[in-house]
Amino acid sequence: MLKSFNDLKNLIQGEQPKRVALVAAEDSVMIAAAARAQADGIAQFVLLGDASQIKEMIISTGQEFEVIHTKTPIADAIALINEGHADLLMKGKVSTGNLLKGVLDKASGLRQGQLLNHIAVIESPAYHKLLFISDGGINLSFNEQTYEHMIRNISEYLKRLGYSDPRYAMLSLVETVNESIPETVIARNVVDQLSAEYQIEGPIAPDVALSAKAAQQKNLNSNIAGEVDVFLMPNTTAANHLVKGLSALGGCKVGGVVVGAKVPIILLSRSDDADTKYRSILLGLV
Ligand code: COD
Repeated sequence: MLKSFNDLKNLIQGEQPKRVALVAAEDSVMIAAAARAQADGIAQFVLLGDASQIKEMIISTGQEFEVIHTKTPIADAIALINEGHADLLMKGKVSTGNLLKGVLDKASGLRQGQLLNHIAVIESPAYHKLLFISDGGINLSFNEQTYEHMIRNISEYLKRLGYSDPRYAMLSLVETVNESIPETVIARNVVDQLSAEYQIEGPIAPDVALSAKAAQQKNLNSNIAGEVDVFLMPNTTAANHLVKGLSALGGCKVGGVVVGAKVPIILLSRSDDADTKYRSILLGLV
């Protein structure tokens, strides 16, 4: 179990630094986060994009970077990975949609399994361990099959972080199945389908998932209450708003990564600060 991003960093520190292909790197905040990861000795960056702009931005970092001048940074970064010259992909000054279209390209992309999903990771002063939230970034609608693929991807990722049996909550408004609240029906179907393999409960509201006391007060029997690791959100907007709310108003540290492709993809919002970008780099390096 990881309590913090610091724990995560300790996992990575000491390993062979991975090579990160940063797509459209002409962004000073992005370069500051990359420089910090390089200075920490946990990653080496290849910066793809407008070389003259990038080189100007590098100067103040005091770090040396490999820079590749290109007008097609998405395709070139993906090619670097496919040829074994880089280990993971990081989004720079390009749109998420365009980057993902490159990643999903059947001929030249980085497809592997059935589905890619985004995991946001939260370190909260009010919770005793990291909380993983999916999917506020990639999939735009979820059905039973989407959840199954997401859970398998998350489980594989968490194994690399040392989790053998994480606890999953299919979040909903209430704990009872109600046909008028579609996510409760989907949650029940997913739990029926996967509970033999995973510690998963739902439909379950976040107050119960986060607190054994709340479960007790509501007279609910739960094995995950107060110990949940993963929130599977009812829809993309809810997931995205929860993460942004926790970051902006809740005093939480956040980061995010995309799993399910051949390599992890560090996917950032262009408005993220350098610390958030750095934490997302840590998540990609695992
Ligand atoms: N995983 C794997 N394959 C996928 C996924 C996925 N998550 N989504 C689509 N595909 C495959 C489909 O199976 C198909 O073969 C091909 O990609 C095209 O699928 P479409 O036509 O349904 O989807 P697109 O190309 O219109 O869009 C797919 C994107 C992933 C690009 C799109 O959903 C997207 O832009 N998502 C990100 C949304 C966003 O901007 N998030 C930022 C929030 S901060």
